[in-house]
Amino acid sequence: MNNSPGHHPDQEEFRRVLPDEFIHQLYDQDPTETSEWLESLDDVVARHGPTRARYLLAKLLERAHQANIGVPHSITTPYVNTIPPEDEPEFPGDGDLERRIRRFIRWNAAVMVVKANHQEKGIGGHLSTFASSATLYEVGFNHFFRGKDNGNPGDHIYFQGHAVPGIYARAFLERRLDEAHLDNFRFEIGGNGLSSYPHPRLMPDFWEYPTVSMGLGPINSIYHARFNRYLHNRTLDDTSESKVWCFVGDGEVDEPETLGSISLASREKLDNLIWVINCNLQRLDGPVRGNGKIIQELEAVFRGAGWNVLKVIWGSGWDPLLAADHEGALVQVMTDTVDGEYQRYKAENGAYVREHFFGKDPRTLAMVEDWTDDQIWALRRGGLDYRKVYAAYKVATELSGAPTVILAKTIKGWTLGPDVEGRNATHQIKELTNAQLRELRERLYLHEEIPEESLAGDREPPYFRPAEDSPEFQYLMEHRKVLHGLLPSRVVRVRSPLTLPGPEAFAEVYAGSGKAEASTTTAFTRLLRNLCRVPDFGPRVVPIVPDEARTFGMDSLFRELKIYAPHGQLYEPVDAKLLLSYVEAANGQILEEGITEAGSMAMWTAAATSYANRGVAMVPFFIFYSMFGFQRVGDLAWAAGDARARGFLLGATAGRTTLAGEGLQHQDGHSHILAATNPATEAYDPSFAYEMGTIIEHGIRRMYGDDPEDVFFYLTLYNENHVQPPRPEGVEAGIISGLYRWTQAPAGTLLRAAILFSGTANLAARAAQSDLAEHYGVGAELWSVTSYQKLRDEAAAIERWNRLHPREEAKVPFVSRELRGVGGPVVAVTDFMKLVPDQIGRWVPAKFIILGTDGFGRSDGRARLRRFFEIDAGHVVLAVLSALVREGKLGPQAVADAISRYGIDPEAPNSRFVH
Ligand SMILES: Cc1ncc(C[n+]2csc(CCOP(=O)(O)OP(=O)(O)O)c2C)c(N)n1
Ligand SMILES: [Mg+2]
Repeated sequence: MNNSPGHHPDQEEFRRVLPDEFIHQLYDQDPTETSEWLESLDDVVARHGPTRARYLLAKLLERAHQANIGVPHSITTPYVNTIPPEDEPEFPGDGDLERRIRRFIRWNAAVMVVKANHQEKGIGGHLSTFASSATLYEVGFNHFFRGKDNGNPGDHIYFQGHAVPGIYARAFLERRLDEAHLDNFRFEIGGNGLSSYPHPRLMPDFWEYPTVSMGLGPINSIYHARFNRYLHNRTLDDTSESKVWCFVGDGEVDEPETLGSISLASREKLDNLIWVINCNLQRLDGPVRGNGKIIQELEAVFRGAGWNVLKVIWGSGWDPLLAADHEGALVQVMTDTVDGEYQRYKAENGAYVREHFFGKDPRTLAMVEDWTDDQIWALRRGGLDYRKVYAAYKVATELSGAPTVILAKTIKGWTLGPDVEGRNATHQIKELTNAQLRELRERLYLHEEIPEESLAGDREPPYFRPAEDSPEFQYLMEHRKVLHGLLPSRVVRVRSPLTLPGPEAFAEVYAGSGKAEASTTTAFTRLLRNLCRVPDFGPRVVPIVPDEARTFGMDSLFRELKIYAPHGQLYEPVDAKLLLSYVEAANGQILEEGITEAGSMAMWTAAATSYANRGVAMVPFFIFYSMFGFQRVGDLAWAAGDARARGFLLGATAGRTTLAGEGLQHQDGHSHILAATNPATEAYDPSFAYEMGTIIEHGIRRMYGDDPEDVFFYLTLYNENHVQPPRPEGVEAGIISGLYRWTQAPAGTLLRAAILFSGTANLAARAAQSDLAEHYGVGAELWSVTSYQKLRDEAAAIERWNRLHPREEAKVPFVSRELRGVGGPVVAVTDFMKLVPDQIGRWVPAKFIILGTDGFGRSDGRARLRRFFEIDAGHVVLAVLSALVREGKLGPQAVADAISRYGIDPEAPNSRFVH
């Protein structure tokens, strides 16, 4: 292998499997006929060369496809537009008016970014992304994107995050925003600001889908399209009139989330999904594929995955050149040229393009010999040519049976002048001098609209919008009216009301498990089943699981609820005779997403935002291995918070020691820390089935009741069986606020303490309570902490209020009030990290000791794990005694006694530092 710098890998001899090697296994029925065909091909190659041979083969393949003889399609095509000019539909708009509208929008988009940076240097904003994609958006706005007026459900459009200046600039023309708004781009604190990117959390009447974290818009859009089908197939909503459009950057495709789920879209025939990939050949630092061609690479990937691929590479100016390309020389040059060169051409000039592009072959050079350099320079890229873009969108909206991707070639920073266009630094450029703006004005022919003197010296550049009686304004508004209203627009309007479940659904979990033992996970599954059975409400429940339904005991729901499979079940399942058979149905309710937490989270987000996106509130429950939740898909959860999602996330098999055998990569002791970082999350770690039920009942009311809030709930569930007690009287408020006294101290004890438990740590706490009373005369109260996050949030809010109101009487946080009367040390024990209880540390009005599971997990039995992490009953007893010793209430002998009673090794390694 030659590793020397500059050595091109194509010069290597690679050993690869060729797809046509299979042919040697097939029987040749007529070898003579076969040789005749092969000889004809050899003859064509010898006499007319490879171009002609390729042409003939492509023709043969076309005929073979027409005859339906079942040959595979090739996954790449030459570097030309997919739709030939003669098949382009007629452009129905007024090209001149649309061009003028685009120019106004381009101008305002640039000015708003520039002005923001004048106001405060470094505030940012992007000029070049929208400059490259203005045509892609504007053709959509004028002719395709459907709004939501008059009860229409509308399309769902995922805008590329950093193209927003152009979207605001259009809203300004539409008079939805005014100059003050544009001046407040990226200045949000004082109100009336425009958010940097599409953030429904910050602009809830405008933005619908957060996209700017690369890759999340694409994956969310796929699952959104799938979820629309789910709603439709379950007859909950007619989604047949809504397309999901997603605008993607060509650099963004390198995110695993972008391409990771594309085969799902074709497998499920999601022809309600259209992606537009803006192939401006650049990302932030440099070219996307300098040494190759991103469009060709993506064509192969998407076609291989079963998508329709529409390449929009060349503008109309190229059509006559291609028509005259009788020998295929131009197509060859187009195909051989790499993106790094294409980028360079647009940073140079017409003479350069003549020499370095057309000059690659004397035949192509001859094609433009009568052309001026300016004419060559004026040759457009397809994604900048509204006719070509219109044709692609029109075809895309009419195709059926598969999703469609449009690969549109553009120029990053187009029209922004030679210092910006196609430059590697273009993405980061956010300022233009007035001289550069004067150039832009020239380029956009805005001589009348932007007076020369308005750009004199260092004057602030003006915005421009045409008057309400101007043809441009009329045209723009008329087209939006035909398409049912202005976009983007987030309206929360109920199209199908949701009836909340009554108390009956919860009766079972509140009653406890009697003498039988059960885990909170199985209790949850029963509750889920009960909720699904509630008339009216039940069908709105969306159970989502990647692939562990059996682990969580949910296989009991397969037959009753059925697994969603858009094409039904085409086979008899192997376990058809069993009660827990794997039953799939086109109207199935359970979403078995397969092993993709990202996909499941995207599906959950679609369901959790359906109340707004469709006006049909759905109640999703996404159940996952708690380790592979926030840690794995934290950024999608963050985007869901931004999207104002409402629903339930359930981290099952939680705890560092409860999931005994699985070891380091499975045992979750920290998802509650991660969950607490998401401002939309209400995180709970219940110990008992009735607590879990209370939280879910409260959550449903809070998210779907009369005064709904845009939060979502995270609950951890465990797989450890113990008797589930019935719900005691009057504990609801404490469960929701985060803590309540579970039992008083045992009678007849002298010394006092309190033990706080959560999750399965209740078992150690309860054992410790009786040992402390029996052997040491210590009466420990037991407190159940369902949410340290809630306690902390409340306490921090009180602390802040006290800080800001020094003259008022200080308020006391809930947790401090509740624990005030304990009269001894407080020990918290959890199957999560010590950091979880630490959240309330400074508000506990007593000596506070925390036992938690810091460090990496490992596989072993529960008892040994709990000893290793020092959260078993012996360690709880020891912690209480030791604190009492330090307080001088007990002699040190008590601790020594406990050490020997429980066989504790004081020199055992600290779990946090065992590597
Ligand atoms: C997950 C993530 N990583 C990094 C970024 C920072 N970032 C913003 S835009 C950008 C480049 C985008 O390039 P491309 O997708 O080609 O979009 P273009 O602007 O060229 O249309 C990067 C890296 C981000 N927004 N999200
Ligand atoms: Mg790009």
